[in-house]
Amino acid sequence: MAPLDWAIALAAIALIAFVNWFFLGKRGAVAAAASQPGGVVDVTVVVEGGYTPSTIEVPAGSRVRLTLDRREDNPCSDELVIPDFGVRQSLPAFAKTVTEFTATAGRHDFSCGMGMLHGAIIGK
Ligand SMILES: [Cu+2]
Repeated sequence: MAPLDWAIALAAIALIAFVNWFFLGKRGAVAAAASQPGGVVDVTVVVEGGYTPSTIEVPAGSRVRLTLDRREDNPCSDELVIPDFGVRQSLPAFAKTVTEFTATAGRHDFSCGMGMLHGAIIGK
């Protein structure tokens, strides 16, 4: 390829990388939650075609009050499962559901009841 072709190819790759970062990076955004004096961490996750934010950082060992704001009635997101914390929570459509657990250190994946939508709680 001629030098100009290479320049165009590199510019195209850079643009694709930027678009991916810009649009997909937000969805995977990490929400770091601050612990309240009482030791309870409040986190809200929007459930609509996935989880936003999908990765949530909390202080290890903290009590987490997770509010699931479900804005759809797609049966896929009927249930939220966090195997490490023994959570299997049904989520009514177009409503907020609160579930609580104690977040231990490390990565704890969560998903919908069918294992199609994914997210993770990270205890740090
Ligand atoms: Cu599902």
